[in-house]
Amino acid sequence: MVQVTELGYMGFNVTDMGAWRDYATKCVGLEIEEGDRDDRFYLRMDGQHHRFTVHQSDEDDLAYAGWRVKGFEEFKAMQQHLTANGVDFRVASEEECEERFVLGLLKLEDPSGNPTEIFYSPQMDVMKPFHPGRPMYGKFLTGNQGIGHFIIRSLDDDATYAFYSMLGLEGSVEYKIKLPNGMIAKPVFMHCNDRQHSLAFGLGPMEKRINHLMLEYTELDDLGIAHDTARREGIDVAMQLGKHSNDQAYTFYFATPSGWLLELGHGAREAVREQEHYTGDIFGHKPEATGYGMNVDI
Ligand code: MBD
Ligand code: FE
Repeated sequence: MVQVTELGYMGFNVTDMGAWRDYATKCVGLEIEEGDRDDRFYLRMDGQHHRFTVHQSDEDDLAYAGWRVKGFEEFKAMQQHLTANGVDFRVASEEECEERFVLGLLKLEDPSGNPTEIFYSPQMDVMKPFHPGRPMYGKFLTGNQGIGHFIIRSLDDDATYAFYSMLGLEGSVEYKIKLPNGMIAKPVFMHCNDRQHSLAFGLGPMEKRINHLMLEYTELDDLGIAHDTARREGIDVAMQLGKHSNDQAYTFYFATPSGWLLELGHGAREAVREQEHYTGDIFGHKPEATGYGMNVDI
């Protein structure tokens, strides 16, 4: 069965590219790759040409998420698979592939209208080793685990599950959390490689297409430095430092210049062999700044 292998790249529409440059480098440690177009710049986190494209826009939201397949064979097989499942997609032009620095590209939408891309063979800039935007003890954890994970807006959780499951992600319900309004949230977590989850949804209505993106450091101290920087800069922290039950990552959530959240973490484990669920986290993760759709006392 053909399946996606990782969350490979993302595009963000932003209103303030200057604020994003500072935030991405000084707080997070990502590397800027300028490129040659005024309407965008790129962010690197490893040897790939870029992992993020930051587009000048009049909105602050996710522009698209790119899922990788293994290679040319799988790229062809995925097209047959989508057709067999009655999913509309478009094979991108050579020019569009170049715009993403990949060899093959499909463009489609998930059931909630979130722009979704499937690609193979990203450009690896092997002659340009990753150089963090601020001093770092280690690196970003990518490898076969892709960028990290993100929470996407889902208007119909069954349809969202069916779509991403069709792309080859495997899902499970891992929390039963009581929401402030008394309802029980049962978010769905989906994975396609060693990363415990690459995608999650089902935490209630969302204003934007993305609630948060999680990136992982290989060294704990880089997480601590990011936290110090966020606090020193007075950036809203929506969820304090804590440890999740499912991936057991030590993380905190703070605002991006676009008003959605970045979750930075360290020390996640792989998915358990048999599914289990939790009613809360191991410690911490107390809600702090409100208005980011993360006011759950997990
Ligand atoms: C996560 O990464 C997360 O964002 C939530 C809400 C719960 C468990 C793991
Ligand atoms: Fe998360």
